[in-house]
Amino acid sequence: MRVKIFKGRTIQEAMASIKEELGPDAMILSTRRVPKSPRDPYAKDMFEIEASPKADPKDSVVASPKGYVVNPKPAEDLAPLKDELASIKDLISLVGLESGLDSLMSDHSEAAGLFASLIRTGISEKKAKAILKNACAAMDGDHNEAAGSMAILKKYVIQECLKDINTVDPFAEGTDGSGLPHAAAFVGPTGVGKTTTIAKLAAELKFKRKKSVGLVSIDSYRMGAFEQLKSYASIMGIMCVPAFSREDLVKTLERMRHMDIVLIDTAGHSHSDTARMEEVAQVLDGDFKVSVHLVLSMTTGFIDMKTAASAFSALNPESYVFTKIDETKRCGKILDQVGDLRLPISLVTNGQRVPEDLIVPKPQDLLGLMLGRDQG
Ligand SMILES: Nc1nc2c(ncn2[C@@H]2O[C@H](COP(=O)(O)OP(=O)(O)OP(=O)(O)O)[C@@H](O)[C@H]2O)c(=O)[nH]1
Ligand SMILES: [Mg+2]
Repeated sequence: MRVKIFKGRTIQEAMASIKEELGPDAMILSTRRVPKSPRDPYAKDMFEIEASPKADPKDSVVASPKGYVVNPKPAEDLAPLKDELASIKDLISLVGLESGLDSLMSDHSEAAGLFASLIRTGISEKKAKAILKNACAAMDGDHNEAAGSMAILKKYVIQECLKDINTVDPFAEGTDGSGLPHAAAFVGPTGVGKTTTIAKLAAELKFKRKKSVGLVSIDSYRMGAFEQLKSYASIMGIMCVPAFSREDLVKTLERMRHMDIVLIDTAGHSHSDTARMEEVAQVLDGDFKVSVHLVLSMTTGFIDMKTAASAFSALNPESYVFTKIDETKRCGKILDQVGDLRLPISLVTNGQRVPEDLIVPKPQDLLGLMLGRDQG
């Protein structure tokens, strides 16, 4: 096997030379940070990567005496190779990224692989860098821990991510003593899954937690919006009424005052439609207390999600509901979002089935969802 050593001031630089000379399928055999030259104490660190051209597939199989081609290695022997391949994928994905990780990696070369893994979960480069920087600092400050391995740094990365993730179950508490039901409105952009989530939640509250639940729709915009909620309510034997003004809503909540919980469905609208935002705010702004929950879909791009959340923050939401996590493998953007507008997460939905596809999450579950996928 022809092995060659490539050097660069950064991993990206060395990888770029490998790609150019040996092609994109080159095999990476080892990587290491080369210590500063003893003769020049001011010299910058270098990275050294050993690589060889793509192996010929014929090399990995042998012919049996009968002429059958057999794989000489049992499957379990391939495990270390798989790990190696994963780290190569990580290194390759760093090439071309304006990662600016150089200074971090000069002290922590093990951060490169984790950076790439974070990026692949959908976390933004900026957030991934901040997480790694803090994780490295925490690891360096912890004198009980022998720093230097990817596994140890991973532990600190997880701790760092968990700092941003808070969960809340808004319906865990009993009534607040006011004698009124807990009224909760779900707001958010169009089509994110507000009505479907309310139907799932109503079932969870009524059948699992044995609460009395009422449903109200204040969506007077979309044709059939009320009928959609009503049909779920009929199946579950739950009271469901429309209320298209503040006065209506006050009267409706009065009618439902014997209930434990009232869930309010609102009309989805664009975050830039400030008039509609005002309307929702006015209907919800009465002499009664309504908790507001912001529903965002994982199919929305990171920037649009951030813009929508910032616009809907005018309605003072108390929690996030993240929907359609089944439609993406890149749930890492939740970390960006919760780091930006800091609210706890109350619910996550993972499919269209009512009532099954609803999760009342714990921080560990969420971290699993965000980081556990697409790691290979
Ligand atoms: N894959 C997937 N689809 C979902 C999920 N939640 C809702 N949906 C689908 O998303 C579509 C829109 O859902 P709705 O509940 O009507 O959305 P909405 O936010 O109430 O929509 P508007 O009232 O028009 O703003 C429907 O086809 C739902 O079945 C989910 O968790 N995963
Ligand atoms: Mg709806």
